[in-house]
Amino acid sequence: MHMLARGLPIVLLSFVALPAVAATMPTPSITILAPAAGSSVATSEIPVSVATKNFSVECAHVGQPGVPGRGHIHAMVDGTSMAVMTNVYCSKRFTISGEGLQPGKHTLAVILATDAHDNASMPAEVTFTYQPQSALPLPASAETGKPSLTILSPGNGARVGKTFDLKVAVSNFQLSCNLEGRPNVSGYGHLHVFVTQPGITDKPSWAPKMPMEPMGGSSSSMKGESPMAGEMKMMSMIGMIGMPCATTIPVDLSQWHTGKAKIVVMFANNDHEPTMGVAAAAVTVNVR
Ligand SMILES: [Cu+2]
Repeated sequence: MHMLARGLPIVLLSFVALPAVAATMPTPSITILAPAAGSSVATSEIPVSVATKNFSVECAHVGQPGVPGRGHIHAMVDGTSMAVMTNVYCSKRFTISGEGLQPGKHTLAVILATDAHDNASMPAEVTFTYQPQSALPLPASAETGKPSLTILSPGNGARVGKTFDLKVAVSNFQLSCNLEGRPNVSGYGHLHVFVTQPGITDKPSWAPKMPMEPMGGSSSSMKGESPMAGEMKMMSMIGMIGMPCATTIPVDLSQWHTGKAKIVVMFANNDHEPTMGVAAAAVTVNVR
């Protein structure tokens, strides 16, 4: 009896809270305009166009804790898990490379994501036929030795402006954005770049309370035992500002504070799991 009496107010609260939130915060949604359902894509790059409602698509705040109604787009080919995510997108039009994609039927799924990479809408999905003039197969394994990653600039403790180039040196590792979300190929992958800053990345993140498919479902493998792999599965990627594939990475911290910021770069496989055996590189900079 006492248990029931204690439990009741909690139940009532959650019933009261949901409609109130819905009234002040219109639910964001995303739909796919291109490729049209059932259409054929004849180009090697797949042009994607989406429409959104109640959501501002931008990346100025990417990596920061999520707030309602703002963020970016996650796209996935042939699934909805992190492993098949092609990248994060900051505009409603973008292209997905067909490299490593077999000609034939495929599904494209898109979902709105908060700045912290949490799902912010229901996913949208279309099936299309990929029929390029000439298909680009997955590259052969490029393992040449132990991969290594270092940050060339800025130096640790350096004073930087709000926008600067992050330069890295990469050896025995081929960076490819085209292969993001494709099956892993040894020796290939991309970079994950994180920024952490007191007063920003330690703030609690908003995440929508709506029923939706979890992104890091059972298909995501358990092989990555690092703490980062665990974080990715829960879609808690606060601090991640991008998944680039170049050794010179423009960083824009215009929406971040002045003062110390820690920049962490790590190798990721095509499925976004951390590349085993390669230490992350980090510098702390002083943002002016
Ligand atoms: Cu990634």
